Formats: sequence, structure tokens, C-alpha cells
Amino acid sequence: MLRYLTAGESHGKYLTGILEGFPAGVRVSPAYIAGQLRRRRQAPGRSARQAVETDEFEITAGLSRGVTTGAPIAVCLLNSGRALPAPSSLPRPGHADLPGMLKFGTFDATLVRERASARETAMRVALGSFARRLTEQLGIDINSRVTALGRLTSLNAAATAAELLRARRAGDTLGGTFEVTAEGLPAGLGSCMHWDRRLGPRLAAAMLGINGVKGFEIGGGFGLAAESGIRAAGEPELSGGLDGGITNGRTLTLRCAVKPVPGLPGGAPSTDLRTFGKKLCVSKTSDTTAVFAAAVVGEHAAALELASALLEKFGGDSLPEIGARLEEWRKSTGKILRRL
Ligand code: EPS
Repeated sequence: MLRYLTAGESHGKYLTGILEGFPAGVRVSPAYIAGQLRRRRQAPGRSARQAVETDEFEITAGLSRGVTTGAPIAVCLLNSGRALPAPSSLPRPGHADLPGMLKFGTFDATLVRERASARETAMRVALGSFARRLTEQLGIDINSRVTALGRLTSLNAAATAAELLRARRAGDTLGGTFEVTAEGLPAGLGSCMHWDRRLGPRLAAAMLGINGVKGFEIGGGFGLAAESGIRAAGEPELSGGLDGGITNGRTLTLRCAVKPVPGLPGGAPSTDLRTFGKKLCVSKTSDTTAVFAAAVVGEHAAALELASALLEKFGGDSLPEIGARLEEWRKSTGKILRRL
């Protein structure tokens, strides 16, 4: 079993992450992790905060000369934009502030927002980079693409930039949808034998656990509700690579809907929990959209879950051991799958 934990506040000194149960023998260069962090940090639509973040990190355990050892992996990721915000009893609407203040019995919204912040997803990318390297070295290719920015569905660099500029000038923010695919997965990951062993709900939890993600689909998703059985049977890719919670050897396709960033530069009406005075809650550092960054996080969140499922099926303490078992499995299942 692969498990991971993160700690750290958005404006704390650094984020901390531990990845446990990861096999030995996986080559992971710091440059690779830095590249993945850069993809998240420099995604379109990010706030001015990203210009001061360098995502400098140190791997303090579990890696020797660029190769994993089988020991728990520990990562420290520095926060550069470190001006701790002043305490505030004004919750930002649409964020975790209000329910978090009620839940934890505090009048200080910053105590909640510091941890609820999407800054934490930088650590999920850092730890997910290890899982992504493992899957890559086993011949599995995980990718993502943004499929909608607000109402814009034919995306190219120019249209995206224009739509982001339009929203920024209007003091507005945008949501969107993204897709994560995994190609080269063997059939047989996950299980139909108990609901919580199904890969679908496990991937759903990983993807819905990304800040701002409100919707999740596998393959044809909600569209399948309107399909007839005959039509659906004719298009097996609509199952999105999973049948009965088990990978079927086809491309895995996951789709997520990201809500528009609730922090508005022009301000959103809120109520101070100490005075009950009505005030505008102004967010100067909000992203214009989080959908491009979330897509990168989605790849890594999916990679962690898929790596875990691979380890459950093929066991092994080192990459060569897992690789040999997987190759045997691909040979034997391939003989059947190729004849269908
Ligand atoms: C975030 C608000 C902004 C973002 C932050 C996520 O930060 P702040 O207002 O605390 O300066 O920049 O994202 C990151 C720092 C990051 O690295 O993703 C929020 O409220 O979620």
C-alpha cells in the first residue's frame, strides 16, 4: 500500500510531505520534480503570488544518488511568498473560511485558509512526481488537458489568453473542466469484490480532493445517462477504461469540473463574525482560474492512486521485481485481449 501525508500552511516556512510504501530502484531526478512543479506554478491564470514562489525543495529521505531506496520519502518544499496575513474575522465567501471557523471554533479566518489554500497542492505534485516516474518506468503514460475555460471550449493559447484577460479586466474569475488520461495500464487493477476496492471511487476521492473540484466523471460520465444500451455497447471507450471498478486494458479517462475561484478582486459581500458588520471581502491575490493548475495536480493525484493499485496487484519491493511481474501479466492477458 502506498500512502502519503502532507503538512504545512500557505504562508508557513515550508510544506512537508511523506510518501510511504514506495518501492526501491525508481530513478527520480530533482530536475524532474522541479519540472512538474513548474508546470503547476506557471499554468495560465495564476495570481501574482506565483511570481514570488520558487518552489525550491529538498528531498531529505528515501532517495540515494537519484534512486529510491524503499524507505519513506520525505520532501520539504519552501514557501517564498511568506508574508503571514493579519488575523481576520471576515470569512471569504465560497472558501473554507466560514465552515472552518465554525468547525474549529475560531474567529480567525486565516487559521482555516492557511491550510485550506491550494498551496498544499504543490506538495501533492512533488510526491505525485515519484508515482508518475514509477508509472512511466512501467510503460504507463499519464497526461492531462484542459477541455473548457469557463464557457470557452475551443482552446488555444491565443483564445485562452484573451479569455483570461477579459475576465481579469472585468474583475471576474473562471472555472473550467479538465481531463486526465492514463495509457498503457494493464487490465486487472482495482477490484469488483468490495465497493471500496473499486478503482473508480478511489480515483474519485483523489480527484474530488483537489481544491475547487466540484464534479467528476469516468469515461462517458453523466452523458452515459442519456445513451441507450445498444449505443453504449458499441462504444466501449465510454466506460473510460474501467468496468466493475477494474481496469480493462483501455485508456483510463477521468474528467473534472473546477469551480470559478471564489476570491474576487472587486470584492464579494461578507459578514464579520465578531461585529456582524457587512463588509466587502476583497481578494487581491486570487488566481483568475485554477483549472490549468488543477489539471497538473490531477495527473499527480491520479498517478499516486494508480501507483498504489499497481503495487497492490504486482507487489514487489523494487522496480525490477514489479517490472518483471507486470511484463509476465501483460504477456498472458495480452494473448486474450488481442483476440477479442
Ligand atoms: C490561494 C490563494 C492565493 C494563491 C494560492 C492559493 O494565495 P494567497 O492569497 O494566500 O497569497 O496564490 O496558491 C498558491 C500559493 C499556490 O502555490 O498554489 C487559495 O486561497 O487557495
